[in-house]
Amino acid sequence: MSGQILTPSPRKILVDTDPGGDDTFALLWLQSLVKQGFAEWVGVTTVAGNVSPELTFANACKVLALGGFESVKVGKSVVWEGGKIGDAAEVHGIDGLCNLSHLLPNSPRQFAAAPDADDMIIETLEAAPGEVTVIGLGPLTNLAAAEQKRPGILRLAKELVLMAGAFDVPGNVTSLAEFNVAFNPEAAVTVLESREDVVILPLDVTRKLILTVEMTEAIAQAYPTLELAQFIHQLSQFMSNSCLQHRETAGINGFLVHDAVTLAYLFYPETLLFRRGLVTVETAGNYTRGQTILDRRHGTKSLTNAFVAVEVEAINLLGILVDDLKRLCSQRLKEGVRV
Ligand SMILES: [Ca+2]
Repeated sequence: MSGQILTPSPRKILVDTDPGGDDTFALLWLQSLVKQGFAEWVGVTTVAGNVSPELTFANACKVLALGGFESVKVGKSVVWEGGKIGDAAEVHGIDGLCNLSHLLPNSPRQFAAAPDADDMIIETLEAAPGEVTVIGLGPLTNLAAAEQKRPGILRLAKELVLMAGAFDVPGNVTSLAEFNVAFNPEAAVTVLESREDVVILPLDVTRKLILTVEMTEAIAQAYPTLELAQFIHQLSQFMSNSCLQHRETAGINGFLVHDAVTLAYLFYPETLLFRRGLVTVETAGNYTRGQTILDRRHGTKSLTNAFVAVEVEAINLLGILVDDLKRLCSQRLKEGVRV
């Protein structure tokens, strides 16, 4: 048996994100995994989506600073003005961070001086072909722009893992479309055509991931002096109110940690089941634009492009997430951070 499999090196990760309340839980989960030695964070590219390019950039910088990750490179969203749907500030707060961003440390990083996301994705993947896992937590604008600027670049990723789409459950923008795909369906087409093994975590599984206020309250109570722990709970309270207002959690006082499921796929894959298939995206329909379609007919398939998650062990996944967030808090206390 190969010793390489038993003693793997940390997984290199590039995150493309539009924080965003649930994005933030994904970013904090990754911070915990990096501090535990399981992941190496090679960069963050921010993308317009939940809020504007400026705000997603600022939010990512603040969340990185909160965990002591000031050295992680951050790119800014490519400019794209083809959008037909609005942002999601009514869910995530006007600032995209549940109106809590003023509580977080300011980052010295400047939006104007930041690298463009598409260039950063190209440079990162070319520098380490086959080594970097790309996680997409927002609209696919940046990833598609990189692929169009440098065709074949996304094939250089070790894996491409997306929170995207809705198949056998309702959408969350229209009755059929999920936000990340609906925001820029043409970009989703480009990304889905880039590889034969895109990993898709759709609403079908994320609608089962209700992180409750009680769960995050336990974190806040365990670390009463730690700003990070209080922030986690405050974020959860705001997002839970949003989810209740939008009737997304069956009346349960909790919220859907959509984006965090990508980390579960990478580091706790036993919590998920997948179906292989050909996923396409509707770009033309008046009522169906942004719908994701998985061909489940039993004709012989000459082409497949994705693995689509169909089931999740929600209780186990949420328990692991809470435990890893507690480990992040413990580590921050050991590092002497109390603010
Ligand atoms: Ca997101």
